[in-house]
Amino acid sequence: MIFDVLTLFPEMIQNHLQFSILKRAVDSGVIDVRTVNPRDFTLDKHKKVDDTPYGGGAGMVLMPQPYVDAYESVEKIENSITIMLSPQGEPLKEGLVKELANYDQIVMLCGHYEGFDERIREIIKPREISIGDFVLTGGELPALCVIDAVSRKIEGTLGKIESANDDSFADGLLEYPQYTKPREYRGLRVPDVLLNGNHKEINEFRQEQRIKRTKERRPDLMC
Ligand code: 21W
Repeated sequence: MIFDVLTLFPEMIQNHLQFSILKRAVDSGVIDVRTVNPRDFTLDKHKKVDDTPYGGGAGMVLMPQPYVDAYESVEKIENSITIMLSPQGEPLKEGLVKELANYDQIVMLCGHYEGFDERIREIIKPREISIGDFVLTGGELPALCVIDAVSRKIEGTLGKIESANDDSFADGLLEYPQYTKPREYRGLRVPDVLLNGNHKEINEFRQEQRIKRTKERRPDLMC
């Protein structure tokens, strides 16, 4: 899977790929994350990427030329999708992550502090994605969320243990409570059922806990 990220802060993207599972995925060639900086495509000597909004108002707006030229410099392969990270996008959910994992290339447009000139949308026609209803300073962290979530769906990214874990989330319920050693800590004991070796009982206990937890914390996830 190739990820091409258009960003004014390429280091924000590359820095996060140096650790843990994503590092392993990059090193093994399962994913390839490239960055393109629209600032490198500016045509004026001040390398200006934004300007004040027509019609007035606070803040700045990202100019179309550097973004469109940067976008057109990205070599698109056959099975490719382009997404724009924006607070107005479709909310990112596990279903959308699975859908994105079917592509061979994901091109992502990040803004920072400010919005995009609408003509960037009109020309590039990206799918627009948000990671939730809160305001961030830019699209870089959301792009990293997409890279992270999509990468762990790709064969060869997760080890056996991690992918087995994934199965229990697949049905849309929250996780069951987990315990490890010691059997008692500050007077708090691990539930007896987990120590009795009866795997049918253990599975029933865990499934009950998952349903209870989901009802309490995320009733919106219960159908
Ligand atoms: C924050 C960009 C606010 C634009 C009138 C019209 C990408 C994000 C972002 C940001 C504005 C995502 C304006 C969840 C997020 C992102 C930065 C508004 C001013 N005034 N998902 N437009 N939350 N955020 N621009 O913030 O780029 S995905």
